[in-house]
Amino acid sequence: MPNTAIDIKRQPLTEKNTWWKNAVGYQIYPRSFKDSNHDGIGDLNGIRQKLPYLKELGIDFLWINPIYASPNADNGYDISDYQAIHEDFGTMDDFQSLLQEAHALNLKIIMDLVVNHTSDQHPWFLESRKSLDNPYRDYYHWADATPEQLPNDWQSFFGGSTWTYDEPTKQAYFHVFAKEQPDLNWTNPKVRHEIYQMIRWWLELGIDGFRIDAISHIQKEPWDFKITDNPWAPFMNVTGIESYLAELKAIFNEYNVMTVGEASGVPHSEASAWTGDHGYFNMIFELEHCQRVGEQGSQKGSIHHLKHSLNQWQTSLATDGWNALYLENHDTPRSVSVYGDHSPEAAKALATVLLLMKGTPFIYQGQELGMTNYPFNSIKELDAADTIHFYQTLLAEGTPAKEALTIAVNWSRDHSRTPFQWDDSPFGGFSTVTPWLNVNKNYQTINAVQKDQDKNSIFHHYQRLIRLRKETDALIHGEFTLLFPDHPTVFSYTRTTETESWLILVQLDRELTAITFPDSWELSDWEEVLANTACKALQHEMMLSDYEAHVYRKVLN
Ligand code: TEU
Ligand code: CA
Repeated sequence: MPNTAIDIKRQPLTEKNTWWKNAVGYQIYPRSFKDSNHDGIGDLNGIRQKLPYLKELGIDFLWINPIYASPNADNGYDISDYQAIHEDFGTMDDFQSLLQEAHALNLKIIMDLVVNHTSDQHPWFLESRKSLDNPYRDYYHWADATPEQLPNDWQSFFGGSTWTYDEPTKQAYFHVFAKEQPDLNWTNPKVRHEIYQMIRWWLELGIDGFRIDAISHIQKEPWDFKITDNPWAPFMNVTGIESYLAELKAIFNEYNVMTVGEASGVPHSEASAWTGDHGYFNMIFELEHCQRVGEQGSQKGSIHHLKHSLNQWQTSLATDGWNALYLENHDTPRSVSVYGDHSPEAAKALATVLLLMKGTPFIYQGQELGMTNYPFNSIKELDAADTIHFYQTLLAEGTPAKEALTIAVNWSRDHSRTPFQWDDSPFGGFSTVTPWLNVNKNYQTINAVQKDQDKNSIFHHYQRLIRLRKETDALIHGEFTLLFPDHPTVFSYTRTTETESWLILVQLDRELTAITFPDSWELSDWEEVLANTACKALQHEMMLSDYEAHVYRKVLN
């Protein structure tokens, strides 16, 4: 149970106390943010050093990717001790200092909660695999198998079967990710009890919430379930998950913390059941808008898909629920490369689209500098296990090596995991020694010091958008309406309350294109507030090009 000190510190849960609605978040991938002790790996003290930088940007909270003890089969998403800090990152004292210093600066911290699976080195799993009657056996999913005959033919997200045969007990265990990440058995009340204790332990430390990893996978279909079209259907938002999510919600509510669930496979039609006043989480990370569509082997994302998918989520959550907005995270390539042409204008245009939609924006580290994809030339430059596996699969299928590399790396997670580019010194100021993953070669021009030499830098554009958003009720609560829905590259929308309306107008392409506002629009009422280029008055027939982005405001009677 929460102790009194914490109860007093926290405000009661009321409709008003939804601080996260006007907040802007920043995601930190700690291995790649800042190395303070010269071992080539980012760490907690590195984050502490850079708090003033984050404060300057104007953000309100940090989400930190897993920093717990882990053998790093999946860079920290394979946890061997939930209540210990990985030595690469520092100590529990370092964490406490970080939390304190962040709070002193009025920055909140949310942690990654990874409870779909543990590491295969977690003491529960080490016990579980010992014998059929071990008390921890049912902490995981086991089924009869032989090395040749696995319980079913389901495939894991990281490639290969979801089952790994284990010789000591001659059964197989289940994992939706890598074989080093066995799935916890949520049907077992003891497992849930242990997880809930651990969650309370972190909340008692005073953290401000959780990003909940892969939570839509915790419930599985029976092992004889037949896959028809969707290969992930047996463990994607499966009926029965509701009761576990409700139990989690009850704990989060007790502490009144912010929650964002990673909800892969949850369609927008279910958006309001998953978020909002009656939903399980304050908001979710949906994965629909950043799905690859189009040609395999292309590094480009479809603007049309992006726009329509985001619009569907904005519309589905218009009156009930809340969006989490993002264009990048540690699993995606860089947005300026995928939806732009690596240029500063494109980075600013994308920022404008993202930050003024309805929801809580999350900026991924380096996005505010326009950090780009990495030009991978060899598979040896990669760390991400899923990319390496994909590459090997393509080779095995007979794809020539060069083509296999192109296809595999185009959407690799490693693009966003390269070290943060702080300055133009060797290794981009991230570390004084060779980092765990190469620094992008463009660090001499794209880096955090550069921003101060240019008042129109991408960083300053982010800063202005964040400030504007925070001081404008209509940009937080105003109704969202997409304009020019059929235009392939213009991303435009309005945000409207009873007293004012905002118009966001962005060309997500370099080409010259024409748009036409309806005659009924009184365009002279709109005043331009912000742009990434020269201001331009609204006109009924308007030409746009070169990733230009404009923000207008109109006062309503
Ligand atoms: O990613 C989860 C994730 O990407 C899946 O939920 C998704 O459904 C699947 O890949 C389908 O495309 C999270 C983390 O963000 C990632 O870094 C981890 O590797 C993964 O969970 C395992 O913990
Ligand atoms: Ca370090």
